[in-house]
Amino acid sequence: LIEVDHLFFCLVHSCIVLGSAITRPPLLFPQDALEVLAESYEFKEIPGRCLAFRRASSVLKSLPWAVRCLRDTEGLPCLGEHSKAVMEEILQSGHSFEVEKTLSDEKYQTLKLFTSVFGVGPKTAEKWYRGGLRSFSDVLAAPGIHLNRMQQSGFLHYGDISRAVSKAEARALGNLIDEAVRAVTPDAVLALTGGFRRYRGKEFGHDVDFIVTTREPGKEEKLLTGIIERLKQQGLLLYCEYNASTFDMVKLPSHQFEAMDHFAKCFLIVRLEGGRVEGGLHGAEGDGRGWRAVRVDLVSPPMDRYAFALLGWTGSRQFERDLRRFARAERRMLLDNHTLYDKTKFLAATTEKDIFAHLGLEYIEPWQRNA
Ligand code: DCP
Ligand code: MG
Repeated sequence: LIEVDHLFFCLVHSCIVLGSAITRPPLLFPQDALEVLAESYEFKEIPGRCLAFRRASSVLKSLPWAVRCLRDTEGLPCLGEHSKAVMEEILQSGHSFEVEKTLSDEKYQTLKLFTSVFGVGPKTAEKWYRGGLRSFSDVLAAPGIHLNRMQQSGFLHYGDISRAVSKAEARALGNLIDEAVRAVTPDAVLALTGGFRRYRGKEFGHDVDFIVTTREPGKEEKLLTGIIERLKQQGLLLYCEYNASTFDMVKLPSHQFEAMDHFAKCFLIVRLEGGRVEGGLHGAEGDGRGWRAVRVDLVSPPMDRYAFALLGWTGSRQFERDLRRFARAERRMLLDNHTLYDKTKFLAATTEKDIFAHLGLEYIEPWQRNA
């Protein structure tokens, strides 16, 4: 059983590279349809169903062959009766009654709109919806609505930060962050992580994620605050939320996947000047401003946790969830963004390859982790 599960894990996460060859039905792609249902259950706060549809969608995205009929998916895991029924309808007609009903539902549409604002989660969106608000102008005009600083910036820069970030823009941001890092600590370690580390063919992401650290133990937090200060002095910081480290050995390891890790981190909105981007700014040329706002996340683990943080922040979320489940269920180990434990023994790692080796798994490259 372990071997079958192991094999499936490797198959799903290594076939993704070939997944782009899928021939899709004309009107609605089954994996996107299942993602819509996952999201609607997320809004309804039914996590079990949300996860079931998300996993089913992930399995479809990972297939290296074209699904033309339901028989093509025989023997695949994570496809429940409900998902199969939706797929069957789409494969036969290109439509799904349930998905189209969801997409045209006023509540779904409104929650989708509200949660597209930086700083607005499903709970706030639901509260606004229950208060009778249906549009951004409703929210901004409503008496008694208090927007926190993050939400204010989310509305202020909505146009820019809801527009995809191109690879060229991510590269230009990388140079900008690198300059700031070097100015603070010349021998610091900086790595691109998140979606832009995973994408190969895909050219766009929603933000740019970086890990920064230093070889001097305990200096990583100072490094992060130094970078923030530097960007501020350069007039490039449009928004900053800084979370100090709460990394504490006693709390390790965590059993909760969704919990935020305890490393020092910051959520930024950075001003990217057009001149820094080869080929110009994606989609921002039209308004003649010559700059655009981009969401950037920086996380700063201590050096001995760098490999765990890099693996955790490279994602995808679904991949991380599967990897942790594999560690727990098949190896009786506990893996999270900080650590890997075999019962009470900490398994040290300096690279991601060490972590895969501890888990008895073949190494999987970042671009094979797009589940
Ligand atoms: N992550 C995490 N804990 C958090 C936030 C993120 O472990 N609190 C991990 C999982 C994500 C990765 O970090 O895969 C990056 O998060 P993003 O939300 O930036 O997602 P991606 O970079 O994967 O995709 P996108 O292109 O949408 O930015
Ligand atoms: Mg990202």
